[in-house]
Amino acid sequence: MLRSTPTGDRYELTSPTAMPKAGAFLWNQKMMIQVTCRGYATSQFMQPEPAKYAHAPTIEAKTFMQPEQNYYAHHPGRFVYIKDEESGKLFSAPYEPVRAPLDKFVFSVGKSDISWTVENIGIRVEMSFRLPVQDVAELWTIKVTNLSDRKRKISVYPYFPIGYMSWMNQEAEWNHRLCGIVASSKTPYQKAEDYPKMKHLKDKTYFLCETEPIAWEARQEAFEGEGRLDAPSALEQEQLGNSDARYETPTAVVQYRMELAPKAAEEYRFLFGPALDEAEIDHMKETYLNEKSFIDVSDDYERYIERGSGCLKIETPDKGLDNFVNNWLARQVYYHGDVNRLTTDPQTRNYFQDNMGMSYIKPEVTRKAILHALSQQEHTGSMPDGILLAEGAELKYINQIPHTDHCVWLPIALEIYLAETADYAILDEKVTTKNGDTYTVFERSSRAMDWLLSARDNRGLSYIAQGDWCDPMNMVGVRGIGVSGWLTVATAYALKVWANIAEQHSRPDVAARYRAGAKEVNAAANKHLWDGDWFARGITDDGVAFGIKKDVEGRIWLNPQTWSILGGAASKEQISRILPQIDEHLTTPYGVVMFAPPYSDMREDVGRVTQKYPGQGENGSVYNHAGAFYVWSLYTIGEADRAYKTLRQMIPGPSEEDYIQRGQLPVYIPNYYRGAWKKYPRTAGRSSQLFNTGTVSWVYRCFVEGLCGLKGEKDGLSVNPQLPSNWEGIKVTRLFRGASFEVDVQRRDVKGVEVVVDGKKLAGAKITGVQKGKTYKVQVSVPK
Ligand code: CEZ
Repeated sequence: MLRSTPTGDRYELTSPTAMPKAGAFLWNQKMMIQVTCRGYATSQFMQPEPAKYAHAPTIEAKTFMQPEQNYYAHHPGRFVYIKDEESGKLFSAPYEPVRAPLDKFVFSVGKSDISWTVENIGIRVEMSFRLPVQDVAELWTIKVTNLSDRKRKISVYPYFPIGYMSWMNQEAEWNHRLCGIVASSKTPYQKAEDYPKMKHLKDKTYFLCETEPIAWEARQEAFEGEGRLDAPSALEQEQLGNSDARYETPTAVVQYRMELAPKAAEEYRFLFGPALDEAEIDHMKETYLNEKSFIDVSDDYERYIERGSGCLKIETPDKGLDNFVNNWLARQVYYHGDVNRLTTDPQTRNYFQDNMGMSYIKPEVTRKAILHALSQQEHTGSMPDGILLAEGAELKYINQIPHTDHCVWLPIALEIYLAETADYAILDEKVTTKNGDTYTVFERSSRAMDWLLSARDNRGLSYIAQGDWCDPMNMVGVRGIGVSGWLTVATAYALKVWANIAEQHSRPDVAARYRAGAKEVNAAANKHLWDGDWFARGITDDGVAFGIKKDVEGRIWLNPQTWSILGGAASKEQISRILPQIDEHLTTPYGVVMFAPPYSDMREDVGRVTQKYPGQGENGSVYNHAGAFYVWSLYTIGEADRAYKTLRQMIPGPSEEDYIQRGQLPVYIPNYYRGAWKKYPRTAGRSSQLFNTGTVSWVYRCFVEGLCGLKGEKDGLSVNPQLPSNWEGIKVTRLFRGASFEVDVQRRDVKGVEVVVDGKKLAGAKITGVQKGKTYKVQVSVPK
């Protein structure tokens, strides 16, 4: 059902029904497209706000990307109908809309292209598409082959529904000059002041054919007629009706009729995308719609994706893990750092974390992002809820709700960036904000830490306002009194991280100040939040602690435990109490849940997180972002087995049963898998299919700095691999500051980690004096 190439750089799914929502995605800096194995597609492009060029058949709400998207017959997609002109038999590729049982089905996912091979009634259809690096467009190839020993008469109908474009104005027609269907619309708006923006929107959708078809249809209704999408009326006729759509729902379907000799094939190319006007469509056609450009685009795009391949290759006893880490993980990190989730106002915490992952891939992007974020720091030292990326962008959705944790992510992003680059000069860069103040990065970070220290109550606990990392925890502190247990211990961690950086930067005074701050915060956490075996999640406006033993739901939360380990609130003794509790209450076959048990009903003093469906999203799912923090905390205390187990559970597979239950290909980590393992075992483990998640930067860090233990320091690369106890060794290639390290880790009879570089044993476990361009051979012994 699912197989990979030997190197794991492609995954192939051979059933359209086993994992119906399983899909893959491609992107460039202007667009993203997610397709399912069955042919449904969701594409978005930035202008600069996200927009669509293929729509649902009815008006759609504008929102951020949602988990567990549903698909339905008229969902946008990319399809081809094949009609046998002799028998009248019909099927479609990839699978929808006809859903005919197929003789062969392969959904093949590569890092820079996605394709299908489908066979039925002796005809093979190969569909594939790619994206250009710079423009918004899909380049499709459809090849049809006669597999039988006799001549075949068939019609081939690529069908690219365009959907309901606008209630103000929409139409579509065949454009002879362009050789394609062009649909036009006006994005609806009502305010006169919006007009200057609206008039520049790409309101046309084109579907261009390299080869002229014999007929076409631009009106959805005329295509479907009284049939359904699995048997459209138009396909009963010898030829499509060549109609247009006049304030009617546009579609794009064309017809090629052919006689194929035995084993003969025909190949077609198409271009699908949005445009402002005909001149732009002309330009796109000129640039892309020919065989050579398709090849060039492929090569360019492959190189573009290659530039995001990251700094780590591993060879471990776990093949599935190797495949994922070597091919897919860095790609997902790159996607986040490259497009910021296709929004013009990423949440500040997302912006910091998505960009911190880029430290391992393209650190110059991280540098710019840190400076950009700080240019929007508030006068108080606080960070805004979202970072505006485009001229005229506004804070939307969740960014209109006050959250108190954004400053936490600054020193963490800096720490990772500095570890990779040792670019301490960034700390002395001056940044001026809109409100006119100018401070260095160093000063700004201290101001952010001061803000965190100030935003606490008289017990020393951090206010939560209407949310912290947990967005929907919006009613703990609506009245401005409630506090966050997680943010309190996370504040200590941020202060500690910042103190370490300050010390490295020869500012022991500053380091001492924030270490003292962290100590004080941790003392407050211990006094008010320690519940005997774990830390509470918070205390409400009414003074009620929650996430504690006597709660029936939301009893134990992962984040406060994780961050108390990271920030030092939890002593060794406390950690030895916490970990078994996490094992017992939060561990499931699909990973560690964010808290348990999930809430079954609204808790008005906690907020809408309790209203989410039990086991879904933040209401107790295996929320991988929280899981990734946990894994990182485990590596900081040498808990290699628990860490590996949790990491492994974030990746679907390797058993068939696990793939089916999660319903996802192992080509990305989703933001969650369903929890409520005890309450709803049938749905537990199901993937959200949402690849936007802060998880991946942390997971990459966990592999690089935790499992492989190859962590950047100011003066070199420290070595401390943390293998699960049943592994004898691993091989690693790590790129670091322009050098390449070929590392062979083996268990041997040693007391501590021993490192031999190019035949010479080091005094400590750190490689200093790293030379750009050099390849180092490193033998590492770790204790048995
Ligand atoms: O959003 C994520 C946020 O992008 O939720 C995380 C948070 O830390 C991330 O910054 C945990 O709350 O209910 C909501 O409003 C949430 O905003 C969620 O929608 C959640 C989505 O899964 C993101 O796609």
